[in-house]
Amino acid sequence: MLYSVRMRAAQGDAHEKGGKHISGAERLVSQEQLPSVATAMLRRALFHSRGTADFINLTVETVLTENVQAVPCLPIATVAVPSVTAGRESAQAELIRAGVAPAAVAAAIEALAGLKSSLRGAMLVDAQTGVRLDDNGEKGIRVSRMDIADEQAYLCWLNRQGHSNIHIQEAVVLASKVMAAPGVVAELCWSDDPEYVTGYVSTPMLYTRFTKLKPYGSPIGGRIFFIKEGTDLEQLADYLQYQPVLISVPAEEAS
Ligand code: WAQ
Ligand code: MG
Ligand code: MG
Ligand code: MG
Repeated sequence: MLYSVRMRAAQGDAHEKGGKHISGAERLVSQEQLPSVATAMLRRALFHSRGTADFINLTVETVLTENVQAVPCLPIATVAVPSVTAGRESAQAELIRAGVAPAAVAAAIEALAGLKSSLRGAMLVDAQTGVRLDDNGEKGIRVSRMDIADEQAYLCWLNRQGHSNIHIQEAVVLASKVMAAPGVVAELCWSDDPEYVTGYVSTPMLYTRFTKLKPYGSPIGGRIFFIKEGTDLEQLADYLQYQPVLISVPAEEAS
């Protein structure tokens, strides 16, 4: 038995009552880990760089181990860029290489860059036309019920590549789950944490970080999942939100 632990925090009021999204997190942990993981989430909601939450929803649900799907971890690449403009150009090129139509890429970057406030989840966008496919508004689709299978092995694997921050730790897990879904061509993401300017493009082959995808200080971030034509959206949304997934690093690299 595992426990799905999910947290969402907002300021002013609950999300569904128009509150500003502050922070969210999702883990899939053992009973032994549950108290410390839940405490860490509460702390994160209370001391976030986006502000102090006054609404926090913490949900704990059991998940049967036999329902958990194993998914491999994506390899990580980093591209150092001198400016946000250069970063977005490189990210655009990577998305086009992955098979997203240039017009769809342009529309998506404009949509993320033009957000007036951050969504709580991701937008699903047609990889050919750039049209938004989900009708979830500011809620978007929140990917959940995923974690790393062996946390120590994962942290060692990241450390050997010079990565140690929580943003990467979580984003690579999320992207690995998302890229394992049939019909997802690529993902574009940058953080809504004002101080975190590195973003990424993920494809089913590679997670590529770009060291500047938004201006320092901006509290606007988001995620776009580019979807292949003809994909069953209901099935995809169901997988992203509800399918329990544990990510594993390659065995030979884990030791
Ligand atoms: N499911 C779907 N969308 C999400 C989720 C989720 N579980 N969590 C966050 N988002 C969306 C939401 O719109 C947020 O506003 C936005 O993504 C950014 O979330 O390699 O920290 O948690 O150095 O602020 C990427 C680079 C960091 C990491 C991403 O995102 C690296 C990050 P944040
Ligand atoms: Mg967050
Ligand atoms: Mg996050
Ligand atoms: Mg954030």
